[in-house]
Amino acid sequence: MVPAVVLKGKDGMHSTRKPEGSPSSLRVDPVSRRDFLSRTTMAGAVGAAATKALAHGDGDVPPKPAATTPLESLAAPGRAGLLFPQQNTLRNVLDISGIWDFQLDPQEEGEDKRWFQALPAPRPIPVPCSWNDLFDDARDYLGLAWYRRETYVPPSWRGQRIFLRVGSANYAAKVWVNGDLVAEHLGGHLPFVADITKRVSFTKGNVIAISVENKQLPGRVPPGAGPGGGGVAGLMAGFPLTTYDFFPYAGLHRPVLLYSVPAHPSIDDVTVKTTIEGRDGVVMVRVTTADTYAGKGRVRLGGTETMLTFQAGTAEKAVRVPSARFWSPQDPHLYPLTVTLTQGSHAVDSYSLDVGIRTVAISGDQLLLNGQPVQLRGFGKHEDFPLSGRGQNLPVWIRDYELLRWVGANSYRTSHYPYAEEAMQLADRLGFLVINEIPAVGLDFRESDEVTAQRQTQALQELRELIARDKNHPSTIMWNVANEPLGGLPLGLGPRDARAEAAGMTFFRELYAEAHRLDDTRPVTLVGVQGGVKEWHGIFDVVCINRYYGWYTQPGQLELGRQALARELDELHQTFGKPIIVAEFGGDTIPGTHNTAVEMWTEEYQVEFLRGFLEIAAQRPFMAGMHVWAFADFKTGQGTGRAEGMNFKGVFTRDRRPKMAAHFLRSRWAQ
Ligand code: BDP
Repeated sequence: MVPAVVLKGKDGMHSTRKPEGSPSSLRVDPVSRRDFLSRTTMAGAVGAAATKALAHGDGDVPPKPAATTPLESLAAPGRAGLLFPQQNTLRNVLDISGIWDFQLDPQEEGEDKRWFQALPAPRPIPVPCSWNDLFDDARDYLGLAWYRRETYVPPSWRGQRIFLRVGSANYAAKVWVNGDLVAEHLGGHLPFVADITKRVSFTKGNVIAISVENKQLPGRVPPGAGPGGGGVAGLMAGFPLTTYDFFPYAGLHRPVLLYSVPAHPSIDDVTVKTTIEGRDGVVMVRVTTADTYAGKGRVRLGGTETMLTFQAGTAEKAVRVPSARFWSPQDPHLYPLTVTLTQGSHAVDSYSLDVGIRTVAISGDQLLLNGQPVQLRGFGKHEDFPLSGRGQNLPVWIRDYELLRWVGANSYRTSHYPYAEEAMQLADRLGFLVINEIPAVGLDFRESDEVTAQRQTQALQELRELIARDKNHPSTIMWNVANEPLGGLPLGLGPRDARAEAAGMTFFRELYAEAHRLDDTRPVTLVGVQGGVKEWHGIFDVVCINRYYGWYTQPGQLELGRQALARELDELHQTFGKPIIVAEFGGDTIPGTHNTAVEMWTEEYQVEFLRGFLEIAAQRPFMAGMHVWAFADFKTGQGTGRAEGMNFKGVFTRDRRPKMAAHFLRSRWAQ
């Protein structure tokens, strides 16, 4: 169903239109209850469909998923949603992270030599972790590598459906269980699941083997540096060569889990949408089962319980919460929700999640949370830490949330890829507003049509998987489909390229439409590069821009930089009449470097740079947010522009000590 489209122009007038190639152009108001209940397409149907489709592809880019409707694919045997596995009285989880065997495979001989059964010369490696910081010979290694371990599957799981779930394998992975190939997946940062019910033994150890490689290939997302180069960092020709400005960490970056669910019927997916009616919250719940279940169930929200009636594996219910506490950074209240499938008086499956009742909407040039204008204060971040690399690191996450609170931030962006699921759960609980981004960084539309088409297929897959994974998090307030795509040289360094600009326009219209087809409750954005293609912003609900006036341009000349920023913000507002967020601004700052004259690379310069941008924004009521680049210093490749192989734009050091800028931001934000 195509939802009604209501546009509020910059003059506040309403108009209706349907832009070319975009079935759902701009959702400005929260989903209505009727829309939700009549929709037949939900995001949850995609994770396993994409994984399965990949199992048939031997090339780098997966074939387009089969043209089944999501409801058809819901009924497909063996499919599984991307619900975060949980332990309860009916479901089980076994985390098989820990020390695994590991071996590099530069000759790519492992598959022929059946390394999925035994590795000839293994060394120990922790999972989750990147391999790069652990072994000097693996530091810059981006080729094929193997992980292997044995595990018992609890005999008490007999009779249940058993899955293996890889939280993130960067970039391309294949999974074998007891010698059988069970899954293939492209794209780091997002989970994938294989149904291994028929492959496991309950009487002996099971051999799990996962091959991972992180080659920088042009058709991937993020793309490898192609023949024409590409990406901002490509200009600096670092090593390893990437199209993006962060280290290409590789490996099993998040936990590997085994989990079991009841054989039949079982809950495959739960989708929650919330709206506000006066002082009440309305929580719309959609539950799908792994088969065509047509029985009963119930949904409990807080103290209220209501019946569910399933038809063809789907049930929906709207639950009203009188005088609700609405979720916000000031009061991140979560209501516990449990859905249960019942047979007679027995519960046969159940799944719980926490629900934040809140709405996100755009009205003219304002971003609204629960109907009130909101300004984002925060950062672009990275998942990055010494030794663990991009591997999940829960102590760092807890410390980062503590520092975000200390500095007075209310928001961050998952630059430049989806972050750990635990990080999203913590954002819900601690009250942070997240711009959630797919790994589409380094796109360059000057590449061939063929390469662009491959990237589009992959970017769409990543978008579907991300929405399937994170759709229920109140903290996710916006999807971002790309960071700094190029339709010509950045920073206004070259002539415009009409072909590249048109190719990007087609690409982004499709991503925008798909994001809204899957989720009509959140705005969708694109983060643009300085001097990039302005017209692309016209497709999206919010204008997000990265600006380095006073750093990459006007270096050392902060006043000129401020003037350029002010001019451009006013022009963008004039052109689009939409909320504007500066999603990156900052300068590299060597911790401990000072000068009385405000000079680049000193802590004083960072403070004055940030102060200037914040003051310009504060004078403009249409500014919906300011995200400093970056939260903490982070590792990059080696190159002349990156001392010590580091990006030093953090306001905290890599080990999370505050630079002067952190204290400055705190003095402005933490009031
Ligand atoms: C932007 C990118 C970001 C870089 C940053 C920088 O979005 O990934 O790290 O600039 O140059 O181009 O520091």
